[in-house]
Amino acid sequence: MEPVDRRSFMKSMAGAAAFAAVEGRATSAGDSGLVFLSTWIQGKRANERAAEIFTAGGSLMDAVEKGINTAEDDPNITSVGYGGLPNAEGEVELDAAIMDGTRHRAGAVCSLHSIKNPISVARQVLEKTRHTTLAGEGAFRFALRMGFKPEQLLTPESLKKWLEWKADPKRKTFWQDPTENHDTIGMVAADGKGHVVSGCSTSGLAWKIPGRVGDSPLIGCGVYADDNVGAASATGDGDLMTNYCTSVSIVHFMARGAPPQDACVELLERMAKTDPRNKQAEVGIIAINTRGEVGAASMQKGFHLKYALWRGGENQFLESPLVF
Ligand code: SD4
Repeated sequence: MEPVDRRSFMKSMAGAAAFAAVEGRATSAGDSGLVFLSTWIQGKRANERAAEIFTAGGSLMDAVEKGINTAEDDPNITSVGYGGLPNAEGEVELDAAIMDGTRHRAGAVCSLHSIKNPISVARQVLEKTRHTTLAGEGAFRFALRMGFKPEQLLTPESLKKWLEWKADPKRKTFWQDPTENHDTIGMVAADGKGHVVSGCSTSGLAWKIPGRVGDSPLIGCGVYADDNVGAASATGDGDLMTNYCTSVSIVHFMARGAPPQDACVELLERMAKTDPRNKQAEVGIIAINTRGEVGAASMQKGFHLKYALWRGGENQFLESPLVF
């Protein structure tokens, strides 16, 4: 397959629709330049909440954190926070990270159990400690110290799904082929004044091997933000994406002058060039620069990222262009 350039995107309906919505838009009249861009359908509510928080006087970090909390709190979203599908042993292990482009600092938690808002714990790691990442029991004890309340994160539905998986003699495991369950929330935001933030929160892949850490809480993989350039986040196969440091790679392409859309495509093309099997990979990425221009892309139609774009009070739900 030929590499996808901007012109071939415009030929595809999905590409044309997405480009019409996102390309090259800087601040317009009546538009403060505030932009929120979030993955999947849960991104819509997350964007709304983020915009409310910011408009009420919160910081961009507050907005991204509280926006992402809406997905973590929702028991019906089976890939984030409360209600997220558990690991192979039936325990919900959550990963999250948030990065502040001004301070060039992040906070992250990995394999956190019993606390439904890992993005808020990650924020506390950033604000209250000299560390960047806390994992497992240490992250849990830190959360308790910060006043977070432990709770059962399995819902009756997620427990039922795990029991069904366990009972299936033909079940897939991560010792062999990956199983399914995606839809992490990633959010990137720009305030219109040159400040950007990136956040990501997930329960990771369903039925993962206990202790497995995906891309989402790894700085430069699931999140990256730099006020000199922009921010990025990712959703999909974190075992693959971690090896490409997706978010920092996109920000570096933008630093060299690429618009966010081109930077997203460049990364996916590079992944496919390195290993053609990656053309089938489940990878979706979003990016924003400090001018509020945005980009999004998916590798292939079997994992077609849809995302929510909030700008000027309008919250659109769009399809990302496919690269293969
Ligand atoms: C992970 N990247 O843990 C996450 C899962 C995800 O859409 O984003 N799914 O690998």
